[in-house]
Amino acid sequence: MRTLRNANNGFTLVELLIAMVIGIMVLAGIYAAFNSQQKSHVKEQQVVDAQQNVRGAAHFMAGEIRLAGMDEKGTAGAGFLIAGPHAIQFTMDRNDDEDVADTDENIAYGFSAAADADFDGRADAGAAPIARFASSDDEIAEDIHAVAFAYAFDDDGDGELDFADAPPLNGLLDAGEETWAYDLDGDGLLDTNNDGSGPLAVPVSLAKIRAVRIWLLARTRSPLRGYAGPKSYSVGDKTVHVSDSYQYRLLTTTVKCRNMGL
Ligand SMILES: [Ca+2]
Ligand SMILES: [Ca+2]
Ligand SMILES: [Ca+2]
Ligand SMILES: [Ca+2]
Repeated sequence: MRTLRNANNGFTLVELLIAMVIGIMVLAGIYAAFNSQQKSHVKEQQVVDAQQNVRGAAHFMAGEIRLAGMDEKGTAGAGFLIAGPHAIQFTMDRNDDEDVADTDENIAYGFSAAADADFDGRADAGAAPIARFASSDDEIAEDIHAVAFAYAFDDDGDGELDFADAPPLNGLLDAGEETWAYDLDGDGLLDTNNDGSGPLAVPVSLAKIRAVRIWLLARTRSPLRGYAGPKSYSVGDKTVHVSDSYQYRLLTTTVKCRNMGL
């Protein structure tokens, strides 16, 4: 076999070229592996961030909603002011001075009017912060796509959440399934079933609310390659369809209002 080495044992030009090409291929391979690992790390980090973002917000909201109606002396008239499908407002007498006019005694959660101008509970620009409106207005979570609330109540005063007020077709009570509803027209009476079955048989005062359910649908900060395709999420009584490259995380949590009499 013909040797590639020349007389003085140096490298031929061909050998050098081959070595360079191999070197470049190895480097390109290392770079590609690093780059793909880096990209998947960024993707994973974004999904983790979205998850933590929505968990933190839900935890914070739940903590405060649990205190809705706090009114030790029973003279401040604390309770729910708004029990809408996409917004909630309530008061509490934190400092027991018989009013609900002090710092952070009147609290609302939801999108700002600018973020959800059509009030359908979905951020008009695809994502927006969820805000806490109180003595100061703060954003408690970013990149929220949709928000919903529903409310369970004890209208008959038996100390238990009320069950479905319209028996199903088989005549059996829907045992174990409490009614979730919201106040659609903002008149201070719950009026609409959250299960899509339409109006409540009898509107219920917001003072009878005993529990609140929260839905938060968050998405990643930016679109992620490889996550395309249509997906659906149940957010309150709506099905939210998305078809883009964002990754979404839905969080649902139920809060018992410990100051509302159950
Ligand atoms: Ca007060
Ligand atoms: Ca909207
Ligand atoms: Ca009841
Ligand atoms: Ca109403």
